[in-house]
Amino acid sequence: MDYSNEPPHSELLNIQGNKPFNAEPPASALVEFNLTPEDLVYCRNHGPVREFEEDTYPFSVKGGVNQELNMTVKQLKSSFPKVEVVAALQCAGNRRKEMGAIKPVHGVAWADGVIANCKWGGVRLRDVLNHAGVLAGYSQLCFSSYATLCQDDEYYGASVPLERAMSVEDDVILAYEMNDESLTADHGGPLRIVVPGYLGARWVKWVDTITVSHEESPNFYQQRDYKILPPNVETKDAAKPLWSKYPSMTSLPLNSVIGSVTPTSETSIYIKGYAMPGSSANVTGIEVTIDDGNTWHEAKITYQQGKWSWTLWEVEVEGVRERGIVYSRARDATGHVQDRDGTWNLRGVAFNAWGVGKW
Ligand SMILES: Nc1nc2c(c(=O)[nH]1)N[C@H]1C(S)=C(S)[C@@H](COP(=O)(O)O)O[C@H]1N2
Ligand SMILES: [Mo]
Repeated sequence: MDYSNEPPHSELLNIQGNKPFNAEPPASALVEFNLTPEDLVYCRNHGPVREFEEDTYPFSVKGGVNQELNMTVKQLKSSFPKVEVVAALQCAGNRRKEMGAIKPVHGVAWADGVIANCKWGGVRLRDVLNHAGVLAGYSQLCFSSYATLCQDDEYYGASVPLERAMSVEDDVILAYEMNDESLTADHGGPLRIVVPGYLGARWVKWVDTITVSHEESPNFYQQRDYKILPPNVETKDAAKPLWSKYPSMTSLPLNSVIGSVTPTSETSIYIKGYAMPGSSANVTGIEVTIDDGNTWHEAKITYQQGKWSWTLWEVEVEGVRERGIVYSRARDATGHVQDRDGTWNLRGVAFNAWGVGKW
């Protein structure tokens, strides 16, 4: 694959690999901003990053529709109203490094920075689909980027249930802006899918084709990756016959991460972090403990915006005598509380043990 035409990438990220370019910011930097500035947004690629022009970039909707759409991204932008949504983009492999410390896992050893809370601007996918006219009896929506090559397949693809994209509440958009700026090549410009509440793998970058289908996307990244296999599956060979038997991931679990721990006096520390909801309800509280779960201190939520953002929180703990470990746990509106241990799985996805910090 050709990696010679990559645009310059942010220099604030810790690089996990250059070919493809995979890099994340430290969580300590992330928790300083409600909306993640572009140069702190992680980059997760399965192939080369390329720059394309919106004037010529082709976009089409096909499959189970009344009328196929074929237009450029520029035409798409001027044909439908612009909408904006704040939503957190999170890679399923966030915290994989921690899971790998339990037992080795396959995948990029991400720390806890593959998450970004951004304002996305674009057109509603529902508006575009209504324009094309979705035929009855279809259930899936496949997103493809044929323009860029990937490590494991001929193109990058993903899918979501059709009803997710059609629902009024779910805010699925075709984004051409991030934080009020044109979407850059690194983040899928000129057009990417934004599926609030779903793992990043479904937010297809450089999307050029949408297919209304009866089946999920046949793409490698939908069918043979991004699935939670049972903990007894420990090797690639053991996983092989099982991929097709397990569901593709959609949402990620309730989670909290400690971004920074700063001593504020001889006997006190200040803790900042982020939290993410699971599929059931939004985060309503975060607590921390410095005595292994005996006593919990309620944190203050400092930021949450709409249904799809992350939650930022902070708390000062006093009466600290010696250096140690602080844990965090989130709870949501249904009363669900983050468990102490996350469940190990071969691909190291969806890790959500208590957040951990040291000072
Ligand atoms: N075309 C394409 N889209 C893609 C990917 C990719 O490699 N190619 N990676 C996916 C994954 S796994 C994640 S987590 C997000 C990362 O988006 P970002 O690089 O803007 O942070 O994009 C998703 N969309
Ligand atoms: Mo990802």
